[in-house]
Amino acid sequence: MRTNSDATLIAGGPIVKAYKQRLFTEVPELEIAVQGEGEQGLVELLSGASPSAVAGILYRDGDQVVENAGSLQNAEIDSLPFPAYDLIDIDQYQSQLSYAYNHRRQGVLLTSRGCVYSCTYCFSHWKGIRLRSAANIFEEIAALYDRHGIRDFYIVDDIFNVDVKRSLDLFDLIQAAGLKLRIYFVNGLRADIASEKFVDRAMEAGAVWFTYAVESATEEIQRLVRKHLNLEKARQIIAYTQRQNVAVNISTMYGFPTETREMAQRTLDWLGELPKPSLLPYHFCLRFFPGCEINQQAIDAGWDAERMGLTSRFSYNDMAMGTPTLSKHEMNEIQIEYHRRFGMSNASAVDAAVRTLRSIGYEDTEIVHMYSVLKRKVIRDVSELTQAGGY
Ligand code: B12
Ligand code: SF4
Repeated sequence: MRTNSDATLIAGGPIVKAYKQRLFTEVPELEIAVQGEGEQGLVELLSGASPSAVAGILYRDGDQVVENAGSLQNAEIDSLPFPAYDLIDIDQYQSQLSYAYNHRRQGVLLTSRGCVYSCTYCFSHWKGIRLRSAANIFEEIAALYDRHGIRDFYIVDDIFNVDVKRSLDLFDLIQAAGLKLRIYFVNGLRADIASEKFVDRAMEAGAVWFTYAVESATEEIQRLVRKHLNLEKARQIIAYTQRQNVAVNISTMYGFPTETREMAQRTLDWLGELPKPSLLPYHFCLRFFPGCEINQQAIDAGWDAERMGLTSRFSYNDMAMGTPTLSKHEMNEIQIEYHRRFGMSNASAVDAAVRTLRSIGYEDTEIVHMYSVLKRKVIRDVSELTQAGGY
């Protein structure tokens, strides 16, 4: 980095709270790291404040890394200005950023900060939850729609539907204004609090893409990770959503501490009882990120801490390493069975996904691009997917 610039290097994001001092060891050029919300701290630093005067930040002072006392104030969430889209090249973002694999002119919305749950595998860098009002979200959507010609909106909240009334209010505002847009819930909705009314109203407002976070269909694992998802309610609403003309993704994982082959199998079999497979064929291996409670749960279950730490270097869909209760071979078997029954090796699952994508307006070029990414090989024509049906 230093060969290109002598600017002060400031870091931010969840990694700061997770790593603290370690971040400075891993990034020798780093001078300052802002913990928590960046808006206030960055403005103070850019306005010339000395690092020693900014609450809660870490900075290098000679050979030492100092962590200031206190913490930055959390922003009043509705009063934050919207991202300045006029300062960026939206076309460039369009070609690079692709939350639902379709490279449209896109509006990325974060309508809340934080979450009310505390799943042990998740890194919570915001305490509690703060919600933007429906009116404030609508204002941002309308501005992006009118000023920047954006029609595709991708919601990346931890749990958008946590406040049902707020969700319905937003759908009402969009519909009342007659905006013709597409909404993608690209991050997980909580399935057991989603209702048929939520799904119907979301679709009327333009929703075409739903993602439900299930993770495990085993009660023991739900308890262990403290997600406490009501699996029966989840099944009902996922099935209901799958009967609509929309994309439905189901996020599942395996490789939890204490999870056995039989428990992991139950998740696969539970998926098999739904009307359709997940549109995106994602069945991830659990990864252990610094600062998550599950690390301690794994150590308590007899895992090797160093080996566990290594998993955070891999992506969710990289190959499994094996756990004390689930061998590498068994993990690979699970992944293969998932793809055989629901994913890339299942011709009818791929066929159904292609049909759904077309019906929600995906061009064939977008579908081909999407599957080239998913299959990690160049697909030239949709017929390669539908005729050959998988690998
Ligand atoms: C969208 C998202 C993604 C997208 C990112 C797309 C993109 N290019 O933006 C995708 C799907 C690609 C992704 C991938 C991954 N993600 Co992700 N992702 C998120 C998610 C849901 C939202 C991020 C977001 O935009 N937040 C909105 C902004 C406003 O918040 P923010 O980024 O935290 O920024 C605030 C502060 O942190 C701070 N800040 C941030 N940057 C800076 C910089 C400076 C200089 C300063 C001063 C302050 C500052 O100020 C901001 C305003 O307050 C978060 C969960 C969440 N709710 O935040 C997880 C999250 C960030 N992801 C996470 C992880 C683990 C990953 C992966 C490693 C998963 C994997 N194994 O593949 C990869 C890593 C990709 C990479 N190369 O970095 C973890 C990080 C945990 C940790 N300990 O760091 C999170 C927190 C999820 C979780 N709860 O566990 N992710
Ligand atoms: S996994 Fe989802 S529900 Fe659980 S704590 Fe994280 S954001 Fe909240």
